[in-house]
Amino acid sequence: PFLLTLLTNDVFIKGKCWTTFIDDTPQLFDMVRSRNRAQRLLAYLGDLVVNGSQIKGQIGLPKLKTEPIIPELYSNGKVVDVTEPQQKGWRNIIVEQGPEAFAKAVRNHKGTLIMDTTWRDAHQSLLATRVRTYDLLAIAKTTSHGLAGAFALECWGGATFDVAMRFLHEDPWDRLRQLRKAVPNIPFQMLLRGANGVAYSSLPDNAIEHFVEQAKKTGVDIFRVFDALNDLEQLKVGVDAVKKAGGVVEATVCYSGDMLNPDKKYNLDYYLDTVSKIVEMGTHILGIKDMAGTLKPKAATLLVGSIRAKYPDLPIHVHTHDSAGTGVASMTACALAGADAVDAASNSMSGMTSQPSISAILASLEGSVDTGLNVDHVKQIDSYWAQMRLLYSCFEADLKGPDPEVYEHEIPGGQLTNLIFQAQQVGLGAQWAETKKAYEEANELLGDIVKVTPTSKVVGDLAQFMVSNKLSADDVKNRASELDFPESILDFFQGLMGQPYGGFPEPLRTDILKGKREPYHVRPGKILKPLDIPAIKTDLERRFGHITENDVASYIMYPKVFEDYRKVLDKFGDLSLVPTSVFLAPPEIGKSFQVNIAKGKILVLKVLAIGELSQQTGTREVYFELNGEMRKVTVEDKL
Ligand code: 3PY
Ligand code: ZN
Repeated sequence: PFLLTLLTNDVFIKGKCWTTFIDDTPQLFDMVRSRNRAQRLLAYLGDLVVNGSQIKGQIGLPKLKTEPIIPELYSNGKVVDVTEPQQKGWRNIIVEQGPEAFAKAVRNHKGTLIMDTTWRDAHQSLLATRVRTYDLLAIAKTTSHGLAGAFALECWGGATFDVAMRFLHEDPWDRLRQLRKAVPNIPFQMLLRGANGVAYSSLPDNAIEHFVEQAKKTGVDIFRVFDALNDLEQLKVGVDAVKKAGGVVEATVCYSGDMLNPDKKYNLDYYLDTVSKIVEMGTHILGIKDMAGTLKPKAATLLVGSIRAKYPDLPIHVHTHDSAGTGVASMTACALAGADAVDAASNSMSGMTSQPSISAILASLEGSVDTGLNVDHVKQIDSYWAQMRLLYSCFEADLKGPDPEVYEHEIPGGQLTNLIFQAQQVGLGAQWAETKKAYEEANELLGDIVKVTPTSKVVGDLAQFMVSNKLSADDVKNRASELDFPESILDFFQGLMGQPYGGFPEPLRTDILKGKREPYHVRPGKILKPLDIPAIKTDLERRFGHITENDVASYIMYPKVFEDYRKVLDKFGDLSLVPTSVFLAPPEIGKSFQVNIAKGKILVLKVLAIGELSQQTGTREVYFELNGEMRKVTVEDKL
């Protein structure tokens, strides 16, 4: 308040002597700022000491209690100097010659490149998307050297966007900006859910354009754009936005079911037809997204082989999940059939619901297909991720092995971990089997749709709704007009996620929407009013003070999440510099630890004591030693 009064004081603003005073004594303001920062950090730590970690989904404490060790990379027996990032890599072509030249170079490369998904999908699929910027940044420069030959690092988008703000209290744009600085040479890829952006249903077209423009400016190179129903009109919204922003377009077809099974809805003709429309739309690279991991090796060979034969110049990039344990075999099959890039994750972050392991794919392709990666560096970097797996152990779904039932239930990797985790929380083993079965039934009820965010959430929500209300598929059909369905199901049937292949099931759609919502018969973007983005910015500035164009994009995607994030920022300050071992675990009384609160500003901290609970206020005092000085914070006891 003192500072605010001072800064808004007329005399202060106009008065020459005051201006001189500021110029002469900037350290005074630095001191105030860093005192505020430290006080807010103490508020967070005090809360942690009194109430335990409040990070949603955390069970227990990290298994790794110390700071992870950053591994050294060795080349020809010598340690590689990683003080500065590596400058050479595939990104040079994007920056110097543009997206077309990049696509051409990738296609002309003899072999199959690897995209490392560790920074996005792997932790989304294994650790509830909880890996923090702090830990990505710590290995970033080493990665720029060790994986310099990679096609890309998938590091942004998908669920990482909202989880960063919602649960980790950090800014996803800051993550992107900082990683970009540390890795100038390897392309960054993000996952964009077409007309849904990184949200769960469609936004006005200009919101997607604005978001993509920001993402490109802040550091994304390659945009994997998909639509969760393979609705090409919805897909085109994302594709056009990326083209306009000057990014590399990876328009994607989502693979669902088993195309070799004649009883299934999506067959080879369906995929080839969809791909031909994507090619017509115009894309630099074709993505094939096997989000559940149901693309078996023989189907992979046929699918990639057929596309390769029809489009010899089209770069193909395949994504899978290892849920059934066939990921390495399938990606090997894709590489041998002519795929230009396949997805894999660092070994300790691979397998099961995540991507298959990089080292396993390299071994599988050894002697037949060149990947451009250094086998030793992959292993050396993985020793970091082995430690990370322990650091984030409190978010593990604790899977023990592959799930071949994925061929029946077709649950995407990330969602599978989530649903298992939820079933474990309720402590009902039997409930998991029931949920899987209900998921299959829900999918049939919805018309056997392509299932990936957000449509996979619709199927999951309907499955859980059926289990918790003890409804059979017939009950849902017969009582559709009277049941109180979750919002996501209404969104889907209204058409807010686009149009499913083969149309909506009737009379179910009409029954569910009756008296609640009007169905859309065209894509939502044709109906949704364009946003007045400058007006949104002005309004946010009025409410929060300084607002960037990135903030506006965050708010448009997730208004409530952004508002809550800003409240936490106000209360606890920027927590992104707090080491994860401190962020997730209450500090022990009497034990010193350090937090590097800003460049060159190290705080040495120690919890000295926790006071008695005040019956009147429901609070406790927590006493700290901060750089040798005693400090105190008052914390609400929530337990
Ligand atoms: C996402 O949309 O977040 C996904 O990972 C889909 O596979
Ligand atoms: Zn995935």
